[in-house]
Amino acid sequence: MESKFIGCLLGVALGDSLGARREGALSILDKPNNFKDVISLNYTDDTAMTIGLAESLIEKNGLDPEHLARRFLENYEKEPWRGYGPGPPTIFFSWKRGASWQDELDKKIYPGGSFGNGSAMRVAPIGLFYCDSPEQLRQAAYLSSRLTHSHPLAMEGAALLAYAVALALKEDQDFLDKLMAFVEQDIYKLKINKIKYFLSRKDNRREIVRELGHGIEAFNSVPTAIFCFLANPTFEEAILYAISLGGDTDTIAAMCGAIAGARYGLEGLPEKWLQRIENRNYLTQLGQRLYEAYLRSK
Ligand code: AR6
Ligand code: MG
Repeated sequence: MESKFIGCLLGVALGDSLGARREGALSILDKPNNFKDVISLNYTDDTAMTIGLAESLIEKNGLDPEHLARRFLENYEKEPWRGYGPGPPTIFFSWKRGASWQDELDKKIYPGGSFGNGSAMRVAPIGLFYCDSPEQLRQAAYLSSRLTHSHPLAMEGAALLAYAVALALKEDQDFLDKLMAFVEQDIYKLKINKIKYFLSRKDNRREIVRELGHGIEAFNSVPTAIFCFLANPTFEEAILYAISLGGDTDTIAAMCGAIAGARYGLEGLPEKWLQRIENRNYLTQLGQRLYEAYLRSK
């Protein structure tokens, strides 16, 4: 289990950083052994916010939205250049000026709130920490999303990805059926059915992108990340496949990496990538500490 916690967090960072340097990654696809030119793998906001969420869960022994909001702001101020989506930094500045985490400030930016994938891309630590209780997992995922993404489709995307991480962690055999029973919004139900259809047709990339999506919206990327995990037998193949679909490659590969890392554990991650990932030691420690916090919470 500890290896799977670590594998999940490093899996986010690997998917994110490989997806973020898509051109390099595509040349890797063509020439699988040509890694000499890839010197370091730097992650983006997807991993930076996943780190913030893991830190907060560890320090507060569970989800504390006020603490989490503060941590997101602090981490953003240390590294504002990580490539954050347009909405979140505006919200962080409002918190700094005294707004509350409960204000659903994203509704001032987007009508009905943001349905970007920014709350699903960071949610993996909730999938790990709340893996034993789908309902606690759902509530924690919703609440963590609400800070910056209060649109129901973003909240649902975050809960769906967290639950996929939990099921992968447990190597659950009824993966898609359980996701289907868990999810509440029709668009996600529809896309989970499409995942089933495309599992035996993974080479139809164009059709897959058209039907599942590869965009920045939660509903156009969370089901796609789940599909990439299910359609491939190893961590490495899942990530390269996710990147090959194009679109929001860093976030789709990060979310796919979260699920695949939780399933295959640290041992399943290619050493040639791990050697190059930024902050490998810190991410490893964070996985260990999150696992200890999970054990304490039981
Ligand atoms: N109506 C129309 N478009 C919307 C709506 C809406 N209600 N909500 C979101 N969008 P944002 P994020 C679109 O700003 O989710 C980084 O690169 C709109 O185009 O909440 O944190 C990461 O790696 C908006 O600009 O940010 C991820 O790829 C976009 O969704 C990504 O950014 C993002 O919503 C995460 O971004
Ligand atoms: Mg990013």
